[in-house]
Amino acid sequence: MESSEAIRPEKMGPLVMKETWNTPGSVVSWELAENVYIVRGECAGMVFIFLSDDMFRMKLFHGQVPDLTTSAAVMNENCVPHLFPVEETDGQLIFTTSDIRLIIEKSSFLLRVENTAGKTIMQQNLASWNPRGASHAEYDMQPKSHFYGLGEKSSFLDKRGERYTNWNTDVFAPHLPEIEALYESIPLIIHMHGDLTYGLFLDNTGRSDFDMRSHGIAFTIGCSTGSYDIYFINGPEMKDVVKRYTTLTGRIALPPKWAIGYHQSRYSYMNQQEVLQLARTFREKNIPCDVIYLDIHYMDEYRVFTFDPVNFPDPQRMISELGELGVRIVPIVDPGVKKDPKFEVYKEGVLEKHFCRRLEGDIFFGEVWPGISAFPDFSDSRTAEWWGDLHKFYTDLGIQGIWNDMNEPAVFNESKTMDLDVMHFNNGRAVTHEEYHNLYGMMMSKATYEGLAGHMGGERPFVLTRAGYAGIQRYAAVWTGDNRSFWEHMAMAMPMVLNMGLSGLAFAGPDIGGFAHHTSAQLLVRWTQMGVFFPYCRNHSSIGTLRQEPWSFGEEVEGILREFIGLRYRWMPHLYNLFHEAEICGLPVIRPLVLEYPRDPHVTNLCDQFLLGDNVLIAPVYRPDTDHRSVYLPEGHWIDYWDGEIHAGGCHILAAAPLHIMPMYVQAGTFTAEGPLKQYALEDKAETVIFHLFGAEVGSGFSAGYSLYEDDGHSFGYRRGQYSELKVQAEGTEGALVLKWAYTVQDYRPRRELLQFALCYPNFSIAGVEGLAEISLEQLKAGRTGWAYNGKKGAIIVQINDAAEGGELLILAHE
Ligand code: MIG
Repeated sequence: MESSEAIRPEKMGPLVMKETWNTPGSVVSWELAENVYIVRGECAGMVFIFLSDDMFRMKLFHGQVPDLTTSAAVMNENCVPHLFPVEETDGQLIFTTSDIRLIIEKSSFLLRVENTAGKTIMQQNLASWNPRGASHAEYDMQPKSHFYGLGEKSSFLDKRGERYTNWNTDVFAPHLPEIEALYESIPLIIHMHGDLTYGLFLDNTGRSDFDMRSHGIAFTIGCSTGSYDIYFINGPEMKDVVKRYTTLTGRIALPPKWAIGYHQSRYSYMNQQEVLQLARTFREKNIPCDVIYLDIHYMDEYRVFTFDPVNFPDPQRMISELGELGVRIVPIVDPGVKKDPKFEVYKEGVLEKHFCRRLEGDIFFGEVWPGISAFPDFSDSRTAEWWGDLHKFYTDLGIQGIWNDMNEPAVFNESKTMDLDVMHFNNGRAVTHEEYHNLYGMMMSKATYEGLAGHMGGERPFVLTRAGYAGIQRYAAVWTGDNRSFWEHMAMAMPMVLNMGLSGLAFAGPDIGGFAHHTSAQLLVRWTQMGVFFPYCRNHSSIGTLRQEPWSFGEEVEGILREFIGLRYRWMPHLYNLFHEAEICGLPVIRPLVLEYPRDPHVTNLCDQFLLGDNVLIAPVYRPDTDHRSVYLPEGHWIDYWDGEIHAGGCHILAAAPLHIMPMYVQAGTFTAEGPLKQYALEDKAETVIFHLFGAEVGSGFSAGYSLYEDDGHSFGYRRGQYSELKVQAEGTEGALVLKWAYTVQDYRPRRELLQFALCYPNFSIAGVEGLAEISLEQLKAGRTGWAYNGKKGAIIVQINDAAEGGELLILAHE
């Protein structure tokens, strides 16, 4: 007699079973419950929540009641459900807002979004799931489709023809075009076809994939666990998508100014003397610098919240000496807490149950720098607060910035991360690590940001992170991890950071000079030239590689780096303005041309040049021994920042770029704002602003404007209205140019007496300024008001007293 054992599965040989993918079937009913539209199909349902005329959420669900919780990415306060008219016909359900119509085909559950002119914006053909809990859907793609977003990904700007995975991964090497997953996961795709653009954001913190390669006429979005929870974000312009996406997941918090200065790092500066010496060298050499990073060697055997007693015996003294030089410290903090029963943080973490555990209760241990370590469960507010409060250790020393690394989390094992069955207790809604993974790093940075803010008495904290998920921009700047000192990696940083900007991460940048491998003089020069115009600007390199501090390659290189780092500081008012813009409307600091010129067919995949804001074009040299490069100028006129030559746009030009020049162009008829050169961002100097107006013209029809945002640069006072807004306007008239300026808000007063206007390369010759005397450049420098010729940059600089009531100037042209 045989028992059931006779048919044990493994005795049956390999079974070929077709994986069944199920679809919702046809629509059987729909209802409205608390402003949520629930549409039920034969096998599953979908909920639709309209967040505005241009944004809705759709979620596949099983069973009677949909679960409407969102991940921490979503700013629920901006997600009030709206009601819109629904029309039901025999074959369709139609939802109409003022901008779009969502049409559901009842027979197939096919979804289509149209604009008011009846053009299809988006079509979802099939949402399906398999018995293992994976889901995916297919969306129409056009011959002219282009794809952007997805945060930190390798390869070019346009993601058409690519496939990516979202699974936060510590990829030391290699960052090749075929690498599908890096440290950050932003499951947002922006699809542009013709004059229509929309975004789809998949709010799923497990593994997901976006495939714009394999299906020809469709692209797919899938996830291997968790729910299929998608936000449709309407354009029609890419800018609209970015703005709307950032109302959904939040915008950067305006950083303290010092955080957007030049930063110097190395794995590692090994001791207190070295750090102090480094800071003094910056000051002796007059190379501006705001921050020095402390990598893992500052700690006592890699225990977080400690200093090595031998190499860093007196952090307090070190920090106060650095403070006198205007240099700050940003120490690294990894999530792994060393398993050491004598280590307070570990002990407390175990006793108070702060570490990630398996369901049955065992703490998960993994190996990282400190050896065997436990990992805080940041998903629980209780633990997040505990971790945040531990940062008092740093804030008590005057530290205001923290660097979060290894927070994918990276673990030295085969999977490179935590086991998938480890639990996150998530304030009572426990989930597995498999479902939660991509959120881990962001929740660490959130805890850090909030902990710092809580102990800094109203000062703005700075957090830098390697891992993150959608929404990370609210808490941290992001650097792009372990790149290498390859020219290819310098070039790749452009599309990578540009797409991060389109994905809400306005404050991002790569390790300048390259982290691993050995940099070279030329590579460091070219990379720094580019890097000083990136939102986040840090030179960092790995242990065992050639040194790459700015003076590492002799005087010529040092001189060029001093100039370019100085340029970042002189451009600080303009840069800071752009950060302010990113905070209030979500647009990135640096932008791919396609964001500003979406109808220009030359720029859909242009990513070896970029825009700073909307009017400054930066064209880095990214190949060795190269002293020319081609530059594409979009429509309009563009003025060479270095020599004033004016170029008609809409064509390619060949730019000369000897080593000390990086080609840069300013759009004719626009302003930039510069300030004084400083050695660190908050150096106390008179804040004389110089409004540079490029290519001014007389005659009616010429008009240019600029709005300068200013505040104290370090506190949260601006959120209580302590800021100022200075508007300048230039208008051409018959034979003259009228310049007006006025404070539209002035609840903060910068320390300044003088304002300057520089007419750079005007299109007319200047006869004088009404009511002002011509003075020499020396007198101008000494603070006299008047106007002066400046042979170098522009024909004329006007200096006036900065008066609260504003004023007006008339610049007269020669006949
Ligand atoms: O590579 O802390 O990406 O910036 O210097 C091992 C040491 C761990 C990875 C980071 C890098 C940092 C390094 N860390």
